[in-house]
Amino acid sequence: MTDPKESALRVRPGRAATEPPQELLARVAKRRRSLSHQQYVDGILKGQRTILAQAITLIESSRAADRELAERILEDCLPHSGNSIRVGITGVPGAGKSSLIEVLGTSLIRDHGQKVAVLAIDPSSQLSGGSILGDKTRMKSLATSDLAFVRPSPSRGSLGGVAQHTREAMLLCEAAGYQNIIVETVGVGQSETAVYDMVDFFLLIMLTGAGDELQGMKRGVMELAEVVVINKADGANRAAAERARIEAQTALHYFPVSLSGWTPRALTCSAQTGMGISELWNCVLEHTVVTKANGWFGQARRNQTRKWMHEIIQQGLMQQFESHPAIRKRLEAIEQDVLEGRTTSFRAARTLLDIYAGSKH
Ligand SMILES: Nc1nc2c(ncn2[C@@H]2O[C@H](COP(=O)(O)OP(=O)(O)OP(=O)(O)O)[C@@H](O)[C@H]2O)c(=O)[nH]1
Ligand SMILES: [Mg+2]
Repeated sequence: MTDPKESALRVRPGRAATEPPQELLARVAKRRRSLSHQQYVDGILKGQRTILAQAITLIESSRAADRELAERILEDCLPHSGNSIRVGITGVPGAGKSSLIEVLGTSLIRDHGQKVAVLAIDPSSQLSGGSILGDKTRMKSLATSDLAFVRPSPSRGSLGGVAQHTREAMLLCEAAGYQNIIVETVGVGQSETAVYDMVDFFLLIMLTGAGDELQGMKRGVMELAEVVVINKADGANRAAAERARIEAQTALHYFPVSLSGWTPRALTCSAQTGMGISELWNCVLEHTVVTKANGWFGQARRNQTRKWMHEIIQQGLMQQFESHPAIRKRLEAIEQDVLEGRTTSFRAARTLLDIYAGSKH
């Protein structure tokens, strides 16, 4: 069933091809702003996907007016958020993250009648201009299901900014009644830790023979995982996948016992045949039961919110610092002094901080 408002807002291909992007963006922004703060909140709480998508676009906007409106929407949605299971999925490019989410999400919708939101954090999309096509073609049935909401990574901004937008998007999805939030990130940089810090359950997907370094074993990513799953355990790869599972299970034993009361596990699965996917979801549910019973679930979420606050402060301070006229005037020359050895980085940093603090009085 297509939302009539959704199709009204969809950009027609013929038009998009000839229209300059700025004008197109301005036109979309104008339409978007025609909704009041209350209309956004009501639409989200009623679970209207078009409104939810538009509110997330506001969150991602760099315009001050959009930002202010987005914050008011978030505040009103906050009391309705939190009622979900947040799962983070990482793994090397091509590990099968999107395919697994497609199978898992479809089963949650079909067998349990639940709603599923999929958000992506893709640091590489800053270079490639977004992964919309890839995500939507690999999650075909989710992309067309009424009970699913698939949102690719914003293609602009630093990892910190993208992570903040994703956290906020997650809260709006929860307010819109999505009981399952899945955050996909490609495991090639810092984005795994950003995702780990926003979810209840962190899943690392591995492949046989793809190299430990690349798969995050040596970068400590494995240590964060509640479950490590060896995907593509199908056809001729089944035996090798089982061997890799045993190896991963052994490696997991060497990590310190988690305070969550949960013992990490290694599983095999196949997004192609569906093997192991329901066992995987049972693990997620079991983890939720265990950590809710011992208080870890709520405690971890509270700690996350405190950490988010500090991150936002840091980003905000950095922005204020870098855009401050007195700093902009002196920064380049002082950087040059450091580069040419005329001063130390400590003294230079102190000088700039003093300039900033002095100009604030
Ligand atoms: N044989 C087999 N192929 C799979 C399985 N899961 C995924 N694939 C294939 O692996 C390729 C990559 O799958 P994706 O789901 O796009 O992987 P991804 O981890 O989301 O990739 P990126 O988003 O690009 O990082 C596709 O060609 C899939 O069809 C599986 O369980 N078995
Ligand atoms: Mg993917």
